[in-house]
Amino acid sequence: MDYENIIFETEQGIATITFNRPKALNALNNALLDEFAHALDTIAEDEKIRVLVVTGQGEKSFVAGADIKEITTLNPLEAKTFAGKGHDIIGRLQNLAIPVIAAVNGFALGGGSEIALACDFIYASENAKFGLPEISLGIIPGFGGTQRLPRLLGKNRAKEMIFTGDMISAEEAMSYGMVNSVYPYENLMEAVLKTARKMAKKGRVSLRAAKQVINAGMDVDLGSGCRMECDAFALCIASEDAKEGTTAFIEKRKPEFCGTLSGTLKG
Ligand code: DAK
Repeated sequence: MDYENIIFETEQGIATITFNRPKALNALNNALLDEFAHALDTIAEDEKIRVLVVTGQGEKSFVAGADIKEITTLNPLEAKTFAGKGHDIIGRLQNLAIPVIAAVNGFALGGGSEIALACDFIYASENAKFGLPEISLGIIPGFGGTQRLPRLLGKNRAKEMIFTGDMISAEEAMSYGMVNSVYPYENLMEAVLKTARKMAKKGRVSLRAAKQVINAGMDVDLGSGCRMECDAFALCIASEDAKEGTTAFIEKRKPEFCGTLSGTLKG
């Protein structure tokens, strides 16, 4: 597929998807969502890709939400298709087997915040702004914001943001626990890539298991979550990566994880 609305690059096991409609502040139109879905499928099938970074082109915006000019042209059936596509893509992003970092470099509004929330964690630049302004358009968040934001920030903070539609700064987002770290704009990608490289060296099987168990565990009671952890732990122990990690420790050397699923946790 030729990409026109995103830039999709891979280097040393780290894939980067850059939303690339800077004239529209990287707003999400149908064509961009199709390209994003295609890139996610490519990543899911490529075992050499160990970490994904998503970011926006330019200094101003990560993603300024759904393309308002395009959504006003949708009839109810098309709106349903658009919403289904958005949910499907954001679900796929959240469930990707590898770690995903959102590098939020400016406005993350509406669907932009919702994409960032579906990533494993967020690093932001000092100029970043987060918000769910849908209420000001007479709608509500449509790509999971009403569900993921309260789970992350707590119900009351999320209600305040969703009911007012106000934006919050990167610093505020960090104080709410939405953002892990904040950097000057020019240092953001360097910091993101440093963390990405660190994770890319870990065992693929154990990273995948940890991500699955954390995500699934958040939706169940503690006992059920701990039982999921037990099962995933047992599968990790059977992996080539676990043999390599423990052997390397005993031999006092750095592990070299093969990174393949080797049958363990496959599927
Ligand atoms: N869509 C389309 N174009 C956008 C855009 C957007 N979301 N945001 C900005 N742009 C365009 C502007 O129209 C302008 O284009 P030109 O006029 O130059 O052609 C250009 O980007 C630069 O924007 P501004 O001139 O407005 O720049 P400012 O610095 O003055 O303001 C801003 C920046 C981010 C504060 C402002 O642009 C803004 O408020 N943008 C809109 C933010 C917003 O409300 N986003 C939408 C959130 S709603 C659905 C499921 C999900 C959704 C919808 C439906 N289904 C169930 C069907 C999701 C909805 C959302 O995401």
